[in-house]
Amino acid sequence: MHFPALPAIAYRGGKKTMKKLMAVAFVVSALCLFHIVAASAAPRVSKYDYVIFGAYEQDNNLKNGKEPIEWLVLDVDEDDDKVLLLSRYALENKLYHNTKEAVCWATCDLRAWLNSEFLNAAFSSE
Ligand SMILES: [Ca+2]
Repeated sequence: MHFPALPAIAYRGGKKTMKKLMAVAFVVSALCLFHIVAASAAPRVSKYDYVIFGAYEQDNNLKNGKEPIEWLVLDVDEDDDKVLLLSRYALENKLYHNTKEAVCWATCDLRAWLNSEFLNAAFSSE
């Protein structure tokens, strides 16, 4: 599982922040391309279904643990055993990139964060 070289669905932050930082602030709705693991054992999903997969802190209450992540199924590719998912709710507020420089999605800080910290926090290897 990884975050593909596609832009995350995003919400642009306030204009003042954008001018100050000269960067785009994103509220991260994680957009993921997941391989369907053990397709024969996995429940079948259809486009526009909601599925629960992984968990991430969403209510700022660490005492009650992470909340399950709800995903909207945007596409199902049964030939390649893949589904394209979009988190139902914004999960974080992160800058697209932390320094003022030309950067593409493949090398931006947001994608690096999604593929490291977020991935490790939201999913286990099980
Ligand atoms: Ca919580």
